[in-house]
Amino acid sequence: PKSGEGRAKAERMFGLMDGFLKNDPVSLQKDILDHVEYTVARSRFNFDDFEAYQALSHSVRDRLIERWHDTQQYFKRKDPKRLYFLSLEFLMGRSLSNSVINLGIRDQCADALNQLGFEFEVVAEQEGDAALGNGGLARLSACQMDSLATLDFPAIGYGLRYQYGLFRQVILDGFQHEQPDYWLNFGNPWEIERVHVSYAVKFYGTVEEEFLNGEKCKVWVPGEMVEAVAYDNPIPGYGTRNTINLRLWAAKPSGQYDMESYNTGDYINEVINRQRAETISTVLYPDDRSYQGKELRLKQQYFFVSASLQDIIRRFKEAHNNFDDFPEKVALQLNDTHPSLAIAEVMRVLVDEERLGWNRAWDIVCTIFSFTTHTVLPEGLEKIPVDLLGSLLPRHLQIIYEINSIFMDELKKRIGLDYNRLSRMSIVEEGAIKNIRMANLSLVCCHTVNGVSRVHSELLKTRVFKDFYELWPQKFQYKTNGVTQRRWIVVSNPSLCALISKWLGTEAWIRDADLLTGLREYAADAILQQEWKMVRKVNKMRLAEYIEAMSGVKVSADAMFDVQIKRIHEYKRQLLNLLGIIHRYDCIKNMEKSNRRKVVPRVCIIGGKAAPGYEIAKKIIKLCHAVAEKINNDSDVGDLLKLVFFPDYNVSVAELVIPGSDLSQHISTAGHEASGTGSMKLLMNGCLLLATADGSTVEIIEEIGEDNMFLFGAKLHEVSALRDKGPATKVPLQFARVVRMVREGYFGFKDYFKSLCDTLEGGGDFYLLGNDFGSYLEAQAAADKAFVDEEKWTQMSILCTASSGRFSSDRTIEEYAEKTWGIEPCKCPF
Ligand code: IMP
Ligand code: B1N
Repeated sequence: PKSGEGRAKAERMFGLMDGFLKNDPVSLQKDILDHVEYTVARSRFNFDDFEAYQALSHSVRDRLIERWHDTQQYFKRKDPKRLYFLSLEFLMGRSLSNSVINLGIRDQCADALNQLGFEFEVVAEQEGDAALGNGGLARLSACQMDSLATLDFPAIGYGLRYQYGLFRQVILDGFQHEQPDYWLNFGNPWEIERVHVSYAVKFYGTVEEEFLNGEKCKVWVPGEMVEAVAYDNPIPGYGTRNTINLRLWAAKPSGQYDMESYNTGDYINEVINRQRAETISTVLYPDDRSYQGKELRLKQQYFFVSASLQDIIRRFKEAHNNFDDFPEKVALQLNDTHPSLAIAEVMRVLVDEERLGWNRAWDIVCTIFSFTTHTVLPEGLEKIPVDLLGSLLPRHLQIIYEINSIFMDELKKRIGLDYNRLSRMSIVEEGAIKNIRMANLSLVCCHTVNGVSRVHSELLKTRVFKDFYELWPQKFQYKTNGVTQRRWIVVSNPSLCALISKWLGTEAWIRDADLLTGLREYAADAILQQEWKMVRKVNKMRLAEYIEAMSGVKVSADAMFDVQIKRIHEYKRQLLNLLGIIHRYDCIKNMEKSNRRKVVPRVCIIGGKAAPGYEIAKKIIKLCHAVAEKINNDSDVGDLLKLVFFPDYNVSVAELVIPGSDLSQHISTAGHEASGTGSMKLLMNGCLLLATADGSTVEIIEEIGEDNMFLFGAKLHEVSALRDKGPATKVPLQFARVVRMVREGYFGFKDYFKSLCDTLEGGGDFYLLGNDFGSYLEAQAAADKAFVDEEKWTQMSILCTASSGRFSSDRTIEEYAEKTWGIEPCKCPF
């Protein structure tokens, strides 16, 4: 029943009938078998691991839906200010283990499966990753959704439901090849298709002027309409009934007919043309940190922004009739500039459709938007060619011009006719190709701009957005990133999780990571150390097995596992790592045989994807394979040094590698990593860091102390001076030697690696590998030395976990809620 009274009655009735699905193993088992039969359509006496995964997932999904319903209804009733988190990327990874842990039914599910002859771990392995994002930024969104749910915040995530997630990386002869990730092939039990939640999104066309009630107004007459259909992904909180929504939009052909082609009788072509609409949400762009001014990307941005805002405004209007209340109910968070068209879209809706008048609309816009930037360099800022924007979204271009013109007038009053500064701050970039600077648009319209670590924020204030900081210092904040300990300890490292809970005497740290500091007092305890070592050893053995299965390389779990897992980028300096490995190899080769006993055995693990068009990054991957080929087959070296490249690094691979790592490298040139979040996951798992003082590492050092890590490299303030000095910078002899080995073909592929070597020599070396090489080797030597002292190492490892509480995304989200969004928890009663 749709009507108010009838519906209330029905709700009461269902409320009485309501018995929630039960969570004991027997009830779960019954549900699983029912799903085997009626959802998967297999015999309950004959199904395999994958079908067991499907059936279990559907049983879990049913439970998620119950909580999700209750939460949505409760939010609706309470009508709190909601946070709308807009992001073009969410890297969720797998959902099964995470869901059963957050629902508190992991052991019951494992029991239920067991009695049916299945093993939970094996069944969970059947799930593919949802990889609707590139890297750190996208995984950050996923961690933040987990925290928002766990902390009971009334939040909704909005994004795009790409049919193809981030490409699969396949290595052939050491070269990266990209394969499409058609992840929906096997169905996705974690989403709920909402055929009735759909909105028309307009593109192209013209802007006409009309008189309505004697008032002149603008009307956008679109040239194309596409339908956005909602897919809801329930996000369960841990230790709470709250289950929030991640709503992703898929493009479908519009139901509205285009009368003209309807009349031409070209039916087949009409259908084919309409089908093209779906391409908008087909594929994720695989580049992070580079913008391209491509029409499809802009279409994606507007598509998800427009659908989300229609949804948000519809929800607001269901309960309110005055837009002046909008800022009390709505906080809109822009995850980088990718959704920043939302600013112009809200203006358009309020002015053209809701007829609020420009000034009233502007006042609202200025109080609802906040913006987080993840960029360090001015070159990384998104720009949209004016021609492109004007053709795709003609009305939005007008609005942006209008915003800019008002802004410029005000700015002139504030700073006078300083034309250089005016042109730097203008939203419109003049030049051969005119561009809209999306960051400037965001800075002008948002009440807050957040950096993702303290140093990042300093860089924003002093370099990237200096002009804006001088104008509006109060807008600038930072929230150091964090990661969720639910996924990164509880899900991925269950034995460490149990050990921590045992020693802390509580599981409360799973919701309050600050409690991890309680481990500090036992860091020197011989029994904890023994247990800690055991847990880590077992994780390493699991990783070693996987390495052998994947690459055929046998590695010993007694060696130090040294990992660098992240997107391949010059600034992240995987090349520095490789040159260090070559140096280590060279040393082993040239040392007296009797001395080899003293070498600390290492297994070096590198994993990560290169953007498909990023030549140098792809060469780094090839070099890694060429070096590995040589080292792993050299009998002089044996177990002393192994190098493995982990193909297709993704969230699930991370969940396997991180718990088994001893040492991890975060070695970007200072001033280039806005934050970095991989380091936090490794830190939580007791992995020691070998790192430069960049991004959030600076704050990690403050928590764990310089003594508990291996720090090296030029500091931020030294980098620009070093760059100015150029070729005069002295590089160590060893550096020249290892580069020469690559250049002269010691690892083969001489011609292919030439351009890679050229980035390092002849006055290039923008990322200062040569400069940092000496201190890098010293830090590596210090790591070797520390590793030999097992007690000391284990103590440091415990201290890392104990000091990682600050880097929980729960802390980040609490800060955002209080300082930026102004939202409060809204906890659904059990
Ligand atoms: P929204 O905030 O209106 O978008 O609601 C979120 C989702 O919850 C929608 O898909 C609604 O269908 C659903 N929803 C809201 N209220 C109720 C309810 O009372 N019962 C069942 N579903 C609801
Ligand atoms: O965002 C992460 C940070 O930890 C990293 O330091 C930062 O590099 C990363 C365009 C990006 N910055 N910019 C992007 C991603 C996709 C895209 O299309 C840019 N990702 C980052 C979380 O704060």
